[in-house]
Amino acid sequence: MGYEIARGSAKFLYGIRDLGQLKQILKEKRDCAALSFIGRSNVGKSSLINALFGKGAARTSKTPGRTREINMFSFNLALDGTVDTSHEFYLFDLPGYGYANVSQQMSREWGVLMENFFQHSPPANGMVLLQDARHPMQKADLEFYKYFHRFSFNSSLVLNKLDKLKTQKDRSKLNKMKPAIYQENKWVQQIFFVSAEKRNGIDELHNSLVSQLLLHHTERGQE
Ligand SMILES: Nc1nc2c(ncn2[C@@H]2O[C@H](COP(=O)(O)OP(=O)(O)O)[C@@H](O)[C@H]2O)c(=O)[nH]1
Ligand SMILES: [Mg+2]
Repeated sequence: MGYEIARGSAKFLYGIRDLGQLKQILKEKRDCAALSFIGRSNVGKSSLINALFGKGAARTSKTPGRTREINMFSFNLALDGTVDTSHEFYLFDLPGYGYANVSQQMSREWGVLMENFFQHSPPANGMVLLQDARHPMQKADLEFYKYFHRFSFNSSLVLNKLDKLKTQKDRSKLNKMKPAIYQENKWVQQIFFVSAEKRNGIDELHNSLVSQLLLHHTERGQE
């Protein structure tokens, strides 16, 4: 069985909107390993977190653009079914980008909060970049990656809502786009196609994320 995310271990710690608080927290967690979920509002960040960490870990929403704060959780891994409480990991549910209805003021606040998050976050923070499998590589995604790229985080790209591709035509449209998706995103570690709702592809993603967390573990153990 090996290591896995201990389901139900995610504990909500803070909803962070204040810059001072953000910097303070990130300073304390500089040497920790973390995972962060980012993507357009409504792409399924909270749903994916729930699929990976257990139902109820994150709030899901029918209204896009609700979460304007960085939601921070702690969680544990389990080894062969036993929760390993000797190491704490952190999870960040980041506020979505590219939601058209936010005011300029709000998008400025988002920018400042994110800039500080990426600048001060632990280097061992695996970024999970989400997109909608029905509409890959939207302008907002590409613009964000152009900005995000410079921070050089270990990143995985996840195309979610695969179950919404109901017809053969929808699926073949995505298949035709795959070469372009791989080409455009050569800088990411790995690309996954999943459905957070139906759990397709979730185990593969889970295993990859756990390996990233463990790698950090072993590296630190050898210091
Ligand atoms: N059909 C389908 N719906 C999904 C999937 N993932 C998320 N959703 C729905 O998309 C909406 C937004 O999800 P949420 O997780 O709140 O998105 P967030 O704003 O990125 O956190 C909700 O109504 C979810 O039920 C999926 O894989 N398949
Ligand atoms: Mg959310």
